[in-house]
Amino acid sequence: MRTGEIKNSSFVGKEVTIRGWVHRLRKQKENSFILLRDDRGGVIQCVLSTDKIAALTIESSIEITGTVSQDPRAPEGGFEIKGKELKIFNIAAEYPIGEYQSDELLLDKRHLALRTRKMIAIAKVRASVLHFGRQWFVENGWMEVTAPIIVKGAVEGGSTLFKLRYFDQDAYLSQSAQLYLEAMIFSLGPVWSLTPSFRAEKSRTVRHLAEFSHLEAEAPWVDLEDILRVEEKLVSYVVHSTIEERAEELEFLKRDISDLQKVEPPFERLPYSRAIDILRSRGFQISEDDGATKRSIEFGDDLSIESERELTREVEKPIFVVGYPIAVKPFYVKEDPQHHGIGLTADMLAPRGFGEITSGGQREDNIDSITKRMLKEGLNPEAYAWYLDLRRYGSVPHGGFGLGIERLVRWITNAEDIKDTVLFPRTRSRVEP
Ligand code: AMO
Repeated sequence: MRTGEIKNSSFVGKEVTIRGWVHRLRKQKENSFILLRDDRGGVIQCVLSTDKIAALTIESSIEITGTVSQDPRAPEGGFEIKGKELKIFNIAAEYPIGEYQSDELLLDKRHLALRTRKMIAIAKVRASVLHFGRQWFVENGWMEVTAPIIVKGAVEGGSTLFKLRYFDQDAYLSQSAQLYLEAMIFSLGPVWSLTPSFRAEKSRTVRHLAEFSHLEAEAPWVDLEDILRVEEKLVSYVVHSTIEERAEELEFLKRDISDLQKVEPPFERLPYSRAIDILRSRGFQISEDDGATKRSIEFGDDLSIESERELTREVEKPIFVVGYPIAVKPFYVKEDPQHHGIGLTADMLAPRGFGEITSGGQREDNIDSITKRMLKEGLNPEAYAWYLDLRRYGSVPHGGFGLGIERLVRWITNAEDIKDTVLFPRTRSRVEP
């Protein structure tokens, strides 16, 4: 049995058998208290005579048979098991994780830290986010596809590519499935994928990973506004379903969900130019390349983590920043025919400083324009020959977006660092465990 079933007044007085691990142990003279953790991460207090448990250590694996009783003093819900029999599977060696540990040690021992209540709670929230993300697409008639992870070309700029030797040639780990999804829409219609994306991010921030779970979508015959409507519906659905399914976990994480409850379409569309005006009016400064001098932000600057934080400091719902200058966006972003130099593109920023969680928009569908943009960015169009074919054979207006699962989980769980939203984080300095 599991703790979730047992913690129920209908079991009081009944005999149960439960397996798990010693999460906490308080040895006393006659009776001792074990907080047993089951294989779903739930816990229940078990009381056993001290002579029976003498050999037990933290994380020993055991099976206890005993009678369920209700006692308001029992932690975690007021139920406990008065144990009669104990079966020991393994006596754990001295456990390296205690109650107060540095973040670094918890990362070094992540294979064990997955057993902490915080990690269990975040992992469950993450599972719900993945589940409801998939569910939204399935229920709305989008088809699931899988793009290759080993690729030949860059999508999001060469500086974050992981290079690998692929038999006798060079190849890269995919930064985004986008270009492949674009190829699929001509025969499969609206498609989506959930695959790992890789970025050789040099910077150490609380929102960048070298490997992240990327939920991406692409559809034919859509414009920017169509894409934004998909994004806001998807994110609202995932947020609402997750806070309902994971109320207990979010409470454990001390996440006040009152702002999440308000997340529903439409999200504000804040033009990039207006975002710059707001930042300037607040005297917002950005660092120059030398890092030492600062200047006011200007039209044409990309929005840094700090500027995104400033823009979303006081909002409760995500916002879209729309219409970035194409100069700060990749070659595939379509230029707005009404506004020279402005892209039909938008980033969704999560409230309270969490910043960008999606990026997307309309793609450049004209072969001459996209080739020019590639050349301007120093890319060799020959390296994108197959991709350019998509503009050669029946090109259509189309668009899509990418959502970083860890960024979304970070916002929903209020996690300080993105490394806590993934079970085995990959960063510049960490590729183990
Ligand atoms: P972009 O590079 O903005 O756009 O990525 C899309 C989304 O992926 C997430 N993300 C990351 N999450 C964790 N660690 C990282 N290093 C990281 N980099 C990105 C973010 C981001 O919003 N192909 C385009 C999207 C499109 O236009 O369809 C792309 O990949 O949440």
